[in-house]
Parts: sequence; structure tokens; C-alpha cells
Amino acid sequence: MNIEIPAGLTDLLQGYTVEVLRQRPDDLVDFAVQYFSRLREEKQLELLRDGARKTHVNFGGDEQPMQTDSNGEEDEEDDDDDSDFEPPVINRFNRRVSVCAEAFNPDDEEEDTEPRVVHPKTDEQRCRLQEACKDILLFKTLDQEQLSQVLDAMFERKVIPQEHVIDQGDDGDNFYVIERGQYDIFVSKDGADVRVGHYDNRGSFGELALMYNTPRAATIVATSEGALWALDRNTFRRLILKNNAQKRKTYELFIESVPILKSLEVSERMKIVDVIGERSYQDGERIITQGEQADCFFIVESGEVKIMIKSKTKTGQENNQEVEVTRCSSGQYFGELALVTNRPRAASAYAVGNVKCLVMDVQAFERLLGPCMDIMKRNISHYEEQLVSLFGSSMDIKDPGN
Ligand code: 1OR
Ligand code: 1OR
Repeated sequence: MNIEIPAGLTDLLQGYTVEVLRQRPDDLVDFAVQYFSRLREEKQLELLRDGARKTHVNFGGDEQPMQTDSNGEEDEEDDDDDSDFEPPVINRFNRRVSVCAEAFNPDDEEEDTEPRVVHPKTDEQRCRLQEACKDILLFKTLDQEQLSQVLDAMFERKVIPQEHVIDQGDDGDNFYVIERGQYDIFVSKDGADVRVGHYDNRGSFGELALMYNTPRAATIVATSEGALWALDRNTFRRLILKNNAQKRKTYELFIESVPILKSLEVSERMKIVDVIGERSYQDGERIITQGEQADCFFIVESGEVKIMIKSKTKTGQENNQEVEVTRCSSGQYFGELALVTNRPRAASAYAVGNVKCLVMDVQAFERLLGPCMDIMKRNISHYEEQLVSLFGSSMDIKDPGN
């Protein structure tokens, strides 16, 4: 019998198989339903777009973005037939039916022809935006051109107390960088929302749903008036995912070799690569200051880091003299103690020569390093023993002073 294979079947199944291998879903049937529904939606949208010969897309921001092509030129095509076609609006009130099988593949070497999103900004806004983004770890490995595309695409969003910026379970629309304000993080456990952390005037959130095509993993509620900078899903995926694919290539081998991460699965280690940033320090530069509030964790990538501690005298008086207590070299970590104990930094850390560190924020530390916690806690108990032998029993690393 001669069975004819319908045109397109092989590609269709191959596409599905590739997505399964990339995303490793728990349920293949559910995933297939989502994948093929999304494919059909995209096809219908494509037909609509062709029919309307339109290129504008509203990404759900406060303002209408200006679209440019990938050469940065403004797109002035067909402005007179705006009314013919309702572009798809992606925002929290118009949720995506499914979020699987995005057309974008970060490994694609093809030329970038996606239209760019530009939200025009005043000089004053641009300054505030740059200040808010300067320590954002996800942006640390972007090159100049990628960073400027990210900044161009970001738009301001003001929030009021009790406003839900993100609701757990929703589809992801934007990634957010905090300019100011307090935000609580809630995760639903046994039907109740449990507060698992908070952001205090800095940091970023909302990357997970966009990176992994998953529903929002937590609820973020503003507890004060605040201001955020939002980056739309498409621009995030186009630039950050492409950068993550590059980061995986760069850091994979190093991360595999870090002793504290050995207890993680390979896929868990890759998630660490996705969220880390790299910071460089010059000889003598202070990386951590004893007594300060902590918001990140460090792994030495290259160079050496000196840990110095200000002791207290036997009578409990503070002694301003710093004593070197240990050094960390490539593959070793520091800055975990304050995150584990929820206390100020117990020691200061300085670069010896030029140093590069991989840095993870406290939320990622708590989310991803659970399996390493026993080893870290065992090492912390060694600090305590050392402390007693160096300074006697009058000092407590859980009360480091200032
Ligand atoms: P998202 O796109 O899933 C919610 O939307 C965001 O909350 C999420 O991205 C993160 O940016 C942020 N677990 C999951 N998401 C978290 C967490 C978190 N913290 C912040 N987000 N955990 C709390 C760690 C302090 C683990 C809870 C078990
Ligand atoms: P952190 O978040 O408190 C300072 O910021 C970091 O220095 C700390 O986390 C540890 O990662 C690192 N005592 C306290 N902190 C230490 C010590 C230490 N060694 C490294 N750190 N001791 C040295 C033990 C060899 C005991 C002090 C006598």
C-alpha cells in the first residue's frame, strides 16, 4: 500500500517535538493541546495581519509605543487604515489563551527582523530609568546595543498601595524593574496566599513567566505608592532569551564546576545561569560592607576575594580594626550568611587584584538554592567555630554590629 504523507505533517510534528525537548512539559497531551491551539491562533492572526496589511502591535503599555524597524527607522506605512484592524493587545485584562510554542527561538541565527518597540522618553525619564536599571542582573550581560533597545522599549507604570502588579497563575505580559516602592511577594500554598518575601525600592520581577512560558509563579502586591519600568514580553524574549542562550554557552562549564552547586540537577544549574549577572571589581574595591543590608549572593568567577571582619572587644565594644579571616577563590561563594540568617552582612569582602563575580539576587537564591542549603548551613556552623577561636565568645556572627 502506498501511503502519502500529507504536506506539512513532518514539519508540524517536528516543531512539536522540538518544543517538548526544549520545555520538557510534565503532560505531553496537555502540552500538545496548548501547542497546537497556539499554532492555530498564530495562523489565524497571521491571516488577519495579511488581510489588513498592518504592522502595528500594542504591547499593553500606558502609552502607545512607536514602532521602528530593526534599523531604527520609524515605520510610517499605511497609517490611514488604522481603523480596519484591531491589533492584538497583550495586557493583564486580555490574557493570552496559552503561552506555549512562541515563534521565537533564541538559538536562531537568522537576521533580526522583528519590529522594535520604542516608548519615547524625556531626558528626565531616561535618567531615572538608567538609574533604576543600573544594578539589574538580567541586564548585566547585554551588550550596549541590546541594552539600549531594552531601555527604548521600557515604559513607566505608576502603582498605588494594594495594587496587584502580578497575579499568580496569570499569563506573563511584562517584566518589571522597580524604580521605587515596596512590594510583597505572595505564593499560594494550600489555597492560602503566603508572604514569602518582599522588594524594598530596588530589584526586578516578572521574568519567570516570560523566560519559561509558564504562568506567573507568584503574586506581587504594592504596599506603598510606587513606580515601575515595564518591558513587554516580545522585546524581553527577543533580547533577554537570546542573551541567555549565549550566557549558557559562556557559563555552563564554569557553573558545572562550582562545588556548592553540585547537588543541583543540570536543569536547575541552567536556571541559575539564566538569572545570574556578572560584576567586575578592581583591586581593593569593596564588594560587601559589614553591617549593611543584604540582597545578593556571590560566586567568585576569577580572581580572589578577601573577607575582613571588624571584631568586638571582650567588653562588647566595637573595634574598627578589620582582620582578614579568609579568602575565596574561583568557584567559591560568599554573601550567603546574611541571606540565610536574614541579618546584616557579618563581614566585608574586598577584591584582591581584578575580580569577576557571578551574582544572584536574594529571591533567586531562595528559589533555586534550596537543595544546597544543608551544605551552606554546615559551613556556617564552621564560621561560628572559627569566630570563637579567633575572637572568643563575645562576638556573634548573627549580630555583626556595624
Ligand atoms: P513571574 O513571571 O513568575 C511572578 O511572576 C514573579 O515573582 C516571578 O516571575 C519572579 O520574578 C518573582 N518564586 C517565584 N517567583 C518569585 C519568587 C519566588 N520570588 C519572587 N518572584 N519565591 C520566593 C523567593 C523569595 C519562591 C517561593 C517558594
Ligand atoms: P554575609 O552575607 O554575612 C559577608 O557577608 C560574607 O563573608 C558572609 O556572608 C560569608 O559568606 C563570608 N564569618 C562570617 N562571614 C564569613 C566568614 C566568617 N568567612 C567568610 N564569610 N568566618 C571565617 C571562617 C573561616 C568566621 C569569622 C571569624
